[in-house]
Amino acid sequence: MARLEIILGDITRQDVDAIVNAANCSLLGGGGVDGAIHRAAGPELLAECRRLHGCETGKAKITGGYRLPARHVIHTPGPVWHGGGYGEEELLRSCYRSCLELASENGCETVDFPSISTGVYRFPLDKASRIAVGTILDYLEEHPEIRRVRMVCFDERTKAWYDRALEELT
Ligand code: AR6
Repeated sequence: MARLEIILGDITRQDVDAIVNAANCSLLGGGGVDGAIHRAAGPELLAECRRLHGCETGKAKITGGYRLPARHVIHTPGPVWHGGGYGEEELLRSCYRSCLELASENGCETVDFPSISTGVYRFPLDKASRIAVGTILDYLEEHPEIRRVRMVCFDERTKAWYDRALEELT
């Protein structure tokens, strides 16, 4: 069984050990998937996030899942795309790696990711999908404690890019 899967869906409805939030550095909520996660988790999530005092781009912090089916939320601010000359690719790689490291440290065996940075932050999907899939596959190879990772894509176009990246890299 492959340990990385690409699915179409709403990440707020997934019953897994941890879902990842494509957050911003304040960790105090926003639009897109971040807004959806905070709405579904309830105000207790924002209260815990306030105590974290933000997060740097490319790093990650973990909280409870509160009213979500997921046990934890791993929050990571992705890079804003400024054309590719500002370390965007390395920062995005670091987001996926940092989230998986936190999952391992916290005993999370099943982890679902949204497509980090490819919405409001405008990271091109062709590049983002290859970075995400490549980084996750590399991590899984070294870390048997993570049983399954899924990319939860919100639309068909996004899913098609991740499917293609997985095909290319396996
Ligand atoms: N489930 C899965 N994916 C979703 C969902 C959902 N419920 N809702 C949206 N997406 P974005 P970013 C997809 O803009 O580019 C926020 O305001 C969406 O279709 O949410 O990293 C934060 O606070 C897209 O494919 O995140 C930051 O300020 C992907 O999630 C900023 O946006 C990411 O889109 C972060 O921007």
